[in-house]
Amino acid sequence: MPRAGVVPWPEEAARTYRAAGCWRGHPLGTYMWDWAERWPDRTALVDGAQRLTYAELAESADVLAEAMLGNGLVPGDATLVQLPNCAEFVVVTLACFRAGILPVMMLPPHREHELTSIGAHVRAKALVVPDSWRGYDHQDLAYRVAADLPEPAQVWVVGDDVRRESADVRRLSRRDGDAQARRRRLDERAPASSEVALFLLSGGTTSVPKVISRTHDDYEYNIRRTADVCGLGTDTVYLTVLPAGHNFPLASPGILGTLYSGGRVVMAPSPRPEGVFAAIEAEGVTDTSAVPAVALRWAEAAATTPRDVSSLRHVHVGGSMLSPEVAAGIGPALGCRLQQVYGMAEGLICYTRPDAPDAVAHGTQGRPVSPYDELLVVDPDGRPVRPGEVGEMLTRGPYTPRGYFGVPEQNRVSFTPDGWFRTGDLVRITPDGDVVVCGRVKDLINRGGEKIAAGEIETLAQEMPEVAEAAAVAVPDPVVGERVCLFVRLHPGHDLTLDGLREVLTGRGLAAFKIPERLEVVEDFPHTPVGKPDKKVLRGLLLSETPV
Ligand code: AMP
Ligand code: DBH
Repeated sequence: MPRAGVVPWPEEAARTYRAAGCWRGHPLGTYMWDWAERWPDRTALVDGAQRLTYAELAESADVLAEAMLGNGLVPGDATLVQLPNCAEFVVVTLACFRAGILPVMMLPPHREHELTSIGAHVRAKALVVPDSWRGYDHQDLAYRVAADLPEPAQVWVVGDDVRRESADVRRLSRRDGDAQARRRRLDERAPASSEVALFLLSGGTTSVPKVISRTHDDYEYNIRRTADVCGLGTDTVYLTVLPAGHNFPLASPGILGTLYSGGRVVMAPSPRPEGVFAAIEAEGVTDTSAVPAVALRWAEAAATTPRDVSSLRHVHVGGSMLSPEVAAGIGPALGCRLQQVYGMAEGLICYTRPDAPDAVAHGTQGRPVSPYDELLVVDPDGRPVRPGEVGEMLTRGPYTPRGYFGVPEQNRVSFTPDGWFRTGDLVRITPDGDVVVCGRVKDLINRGGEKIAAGEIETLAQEMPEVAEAAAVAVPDPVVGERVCLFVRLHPGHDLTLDGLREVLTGRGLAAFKIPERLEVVEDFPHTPVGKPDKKVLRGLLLSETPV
């Protein structure tokens, strides 16, 4: 029985993907023991002074998996995982895969608004959080969220300051006892590979991020193909810099692709160049991934760093637009090859290959990682454009689900009746088959790779008593790509300042990266013929003003 709310692939497509060897029929948790058998004593994971071998990682995940199941969670339960880049993130993720518990990959800046609405949507039965992170008390946040969820939810905590009523992840993943017996017990109750393994979040135009269910079969293929295309192997040392719960560093190929290949994963707590360069030198990092804004900071800082970063072989850059000129400078600055990636939590991943000529590596976002990925570029009426013309990218394939989780009305908009996902991205395809991303038709603001749904901010702003109408648009920004500008029309006799707006939205529990950084109060709010805010006009207002 497929899980309610999950849109399965049609049986014929599923048969094709199985027959072609895309879907192998094993749950993700079992791979961890294959790795541990092949490379038991190799270092799998490094987090500061903490180092885990493959055998230790598999054992720790098994101990935690049994602890979760012993604490009343059952296979199929969803748990919100909100952890910074730390060793426990990997242990918790693998433990969930083992136990058939579904991690929902939240990001550290998420607050009540995101955690509560997504937690309710997936019927979360637990939250996994740090005690605190960057001065913010996540344990307390977790209890506030748990109190607001429709069903009782456990709080699991990573840290030194774990409350008595919380479950202590570090203590409950400490290795002891008979590992082989435990492994057999968990093997016996392993989830089916066709079931959902995890939930990812996407940016989106609805009021909260959309939830994407990924099966064991489809995600394993995602990991395997991207690791293969990027040439990962036992000599790979991968540095995790972007938030680990994001599809890009998690599995494209990232953390899981590196473990799949017998390499070593190093967790970096922040993308700041000093720490990143120090980690590259200390661990001999060969591969890492970044959004363009982060890669550019590194490229600038590399010129003066005293660190030796010569071990670096590839940097994977994607997530938001990157111009060919800027792309061309990244590899030389860092002394490595640039691989561009155009990917999405919804599935499809395109990569420039490590040996691609410069024109392709700099000027395109690569080609699909699987021969079973289908691409279709269409005009606004849904008709295929002529080869090489710009249009919206539609896609289907063995790791691109056929619907978002639990939103049938949204799925009628985001997917065609024959199962193509409408990416909302404007692309063209070169004669050689490489994809060039040209922009997007979706209404998202992309702040340094974090996708912010305009509608989410607008809905909250519109609830303010001063606000009559609100529209969030992107202000182009040289550092993070885009920042949020909120246009508002106020009710007569009211005022609003940027500080006042920011205070209210912060108080509502909106993540800091989504809070508008500019406010424009307008009297004549422009509308389209059907009466929607006309964002084209608003964006035009921002562009037409004279730069200061
Ligand atoms: P998400 O749905 O949140 O996983 O974000 C995926 C979206 O990020 C894509 O649909 C694109 O809009 C954007 N994106 C990802 N990679 C690139 C890239 N290399 N260039 C431009 N936009 C990108
Ligand atoms: O932006 C993304 O979501 C993204 C970018 C690169 C992604 O999901 C991926 C690679 O897998």
